[in-house]
Amino acid sequence: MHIHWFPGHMAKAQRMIREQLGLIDVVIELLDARIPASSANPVITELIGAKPRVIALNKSDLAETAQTTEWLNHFRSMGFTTVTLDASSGKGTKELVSKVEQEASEKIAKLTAKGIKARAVRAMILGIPNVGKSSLINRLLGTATAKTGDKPGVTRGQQWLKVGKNLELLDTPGVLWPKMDDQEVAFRLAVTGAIKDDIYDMEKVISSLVALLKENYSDRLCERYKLQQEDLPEDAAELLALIGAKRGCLRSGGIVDYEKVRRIILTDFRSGKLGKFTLDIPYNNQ
Ligand SMILES: Nc1nc2c(ncn2[C@@H]2O[C@H](COP(=O)(O)OP(=O)(O)OP(=O)(O)O)[C@@H](O)[C@H]2O)c(=O)[nH]1
Ligand SMILES: [Mg+2]
Repeated sequence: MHIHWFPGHMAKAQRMIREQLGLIDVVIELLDARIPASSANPVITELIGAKPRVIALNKSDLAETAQTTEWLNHFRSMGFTTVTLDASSGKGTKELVSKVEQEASEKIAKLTAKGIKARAVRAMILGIPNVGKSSLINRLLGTATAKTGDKPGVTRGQQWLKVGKNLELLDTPGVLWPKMDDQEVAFRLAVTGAIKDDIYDMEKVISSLVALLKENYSDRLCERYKLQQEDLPEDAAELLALIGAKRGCLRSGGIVDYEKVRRIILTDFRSGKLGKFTLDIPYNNQ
């Protein structure tokens, strides 16, 4: 399995981010709470450098709560300002805004000390494709101004938006990185929806997902697809066939429509219908 996705629009977006950083007081880095390590873009981390930053663990409604707390503690122990977020319901947005204002206060105070009139805080929202950057902006605005969608690569240009009097936000297109060496990371990005579905080998990715589910979450598989533990086949393809039969994914002649079954499993996984998942294990802080 080799997954790699860094099209021209991402290279362009990366250049744009580099150019705009000078204008920015605080970076809001959105990580996917299900994969807080795999969703951290190493190139972006390097670009941000020492710029004040708030890390937001978004899609926390889809991640295992205890693991999210561990990740929160992990980032905090490293000295990062970190919040838990659910941009679809808006949970955590108030805390985020207050942390952003706090992070920027030193710079704004310096400007006013120099006699420069106090201005709104400028924040840039960065993160991998589909992590919820535009959704967060809409939450903060209270309107559906920024275009969102349940697929990666929705935002293509930059967009400044004003939230109240004191905050200006720059929405950016999601970017991945040019060299994706770790294919376990690539797998996690693909199953959580950060990589366009026609880029990777769906058959292989879903095979790995089904194996992972069977190994660690067989109870959830059984509950969702009305299966018995003792009937679960060893083989991933057989398991797919079984789920397909239960779900009525059959073509004429009773042949299993594997493509349809794969889609169902992927959609159930991504939407939380198979439960909450944290695929990255928090590092040991000791
Ligand atoms: N469950 C859940 N879904 C979310 C959350 N935040 C965003 N989404 C969904 O994730 C999808 C992607 O959201 P967008 O806001 O378009 O993501 P983006 O980061 O702007 O994506 P690009 O512009 O493609 O880089 C949408 O279907 C949102 O409804 C969240 O906290 N929880
Ligand atoms: Mg967007």
